[in-house]
Amino acid sequence: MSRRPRKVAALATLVMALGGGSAYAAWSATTSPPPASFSGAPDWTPPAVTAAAIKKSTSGYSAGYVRPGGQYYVYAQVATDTGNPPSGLAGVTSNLTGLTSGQSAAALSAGTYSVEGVTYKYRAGPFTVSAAAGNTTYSVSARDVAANVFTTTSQPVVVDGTAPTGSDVQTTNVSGGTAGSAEAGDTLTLTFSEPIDPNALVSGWDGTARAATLELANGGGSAPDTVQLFNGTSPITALGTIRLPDKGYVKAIVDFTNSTMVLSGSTLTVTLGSTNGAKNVSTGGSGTTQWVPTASLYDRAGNALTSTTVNGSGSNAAF
Ligand SMILES: [Ca+2]
Ligand SMILES: [Ca+2]
Ligand SMILES: [Ca+2]
Repeated sequence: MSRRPRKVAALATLVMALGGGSAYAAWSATTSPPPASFSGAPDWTPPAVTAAAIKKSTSGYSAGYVRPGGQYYVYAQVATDTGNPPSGLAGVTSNLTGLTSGQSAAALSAGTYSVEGVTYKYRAGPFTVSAAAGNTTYSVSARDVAANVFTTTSQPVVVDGTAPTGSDVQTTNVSGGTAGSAEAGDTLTLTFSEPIDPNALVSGWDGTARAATLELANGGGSAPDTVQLFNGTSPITALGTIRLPDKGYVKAIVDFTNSTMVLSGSTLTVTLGSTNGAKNVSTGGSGTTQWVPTASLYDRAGNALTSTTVNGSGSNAAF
């Protein structure tokens, strides 16, 4: 330090004092002899963390929910560093101690990731949830070379330890339609005890309206008619078995193509489209519709559904 040019050292000291110890000077302090004038300018501004997310590491769409003992990644997006001139991004870390003990400064690595349709450029993990069920928080920090640090406010994340179940199944006649007879505009509604991850039904699905085919199958012998939902030509088997109250609704397999389905929170609604099998549609009786969903379904945190037989509330006339 004793050989440091006095003028440079003095200015550097001033810059450090103004910056509260977080300044960056864009000149070389070892320049010798010192230049006649200085063009250096400080970087007072940290790189902003503009978005952050946590998502379970198993397949799924939904962010912000993890389960005890489950694994997850933390994601962040960071704005280009500023300053005059900017010193540049030095690192991105996350304080995850609300979820995982010991992870107070997990280092995020650069990459390209997508969470709920949003692109993130930094990620760390997977980490295992050591926290018990409940609401908790995490934060993400970005630091530049001049040691300016930006830290997000506390971001919410839910540790969900409760498995979902099916809770109701209903068929509803379209306004002005024929009760007990399936036709375009009729709806099938499946309700869960809590929101389900749409990825469990169709890979990559965000739950917004999409095309589907609702198929009614004729029950053999005394068995009731049943419902199967298709994504394109692929049956959505995770939904399980849906038994209508009666065997009289169809006389053969009838496909309602151009149907649509929407998963909004805890409710999956299928609206029947047109069919070219109308000649095989009859009017059946009313009673209890039964639904046996499968454990392939899971909630936003990744808890597998507990499968039990769901008896539809009230009396269903099967559309
Ligand atoms: Ca900066
Ligand atoms: Ca749950
Ligand atoms: Ca109807």
